[in-house]
Amino acid sequence: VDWPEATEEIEVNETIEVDGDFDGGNARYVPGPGLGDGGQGEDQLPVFEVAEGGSLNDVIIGSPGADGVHCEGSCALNRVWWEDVGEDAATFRGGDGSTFTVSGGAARGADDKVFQHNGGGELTVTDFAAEDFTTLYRSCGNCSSQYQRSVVLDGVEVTAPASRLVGINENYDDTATLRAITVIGDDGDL
Ligand code: DGU
Ligand code: CA
Ligand code: CA
Ligand code: CA
Repeated sequence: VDWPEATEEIEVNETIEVDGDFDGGNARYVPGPGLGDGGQGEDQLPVFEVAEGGSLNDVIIGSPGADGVHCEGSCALNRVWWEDVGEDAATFRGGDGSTFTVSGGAARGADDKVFQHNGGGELTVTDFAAEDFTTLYRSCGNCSSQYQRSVVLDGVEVTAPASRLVGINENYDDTATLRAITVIGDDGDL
């Protein structure tokens, strides 16, 4: 994977609200202390909050990552690069029937999870790469509103060591579809 060179550096101390299509022009958005320290605390704020129907394009999220990107409903994340995932990289909310896409981009440095699916609907991840993470996708197991969720990984390159690609709740009829997964390195644990 070829990570992009940042065109400029922007410190973010207040969540950027995206309504519609946001073109980041490959600027590096660096979470400041106002958002969180990028550890595993659940009280951190996202760098971007994308409203239902919005998209985030060509954005680099710098260290320490904070709570990454929140989608409040259906959204598209195109060529988003997480240089050092914080508590998690992206959280998908919204009701049944939501459609979320992650296309292009990559993530590294996730102590725990990369994609956190808390709402309903389906997340499709294509042409994506991840390294230095624990779990690529988790369907929330104890959210206050529980949903049936689906995930499709199609064309994903992961670099070991890592623990798992997907964690789903079979008791809620979640589904996971994995296609064209490439594992680089020692895959003994994946
Ligand atoms: O209800 O307990 O880790 O969004 C919420 C869940 C918990 C979430 C999740 C997240 O899984 O807080 O980061
Ligand atoms: Ca979490
Ligand atoms: Ca989180
Ligand atoms: Ca990290």
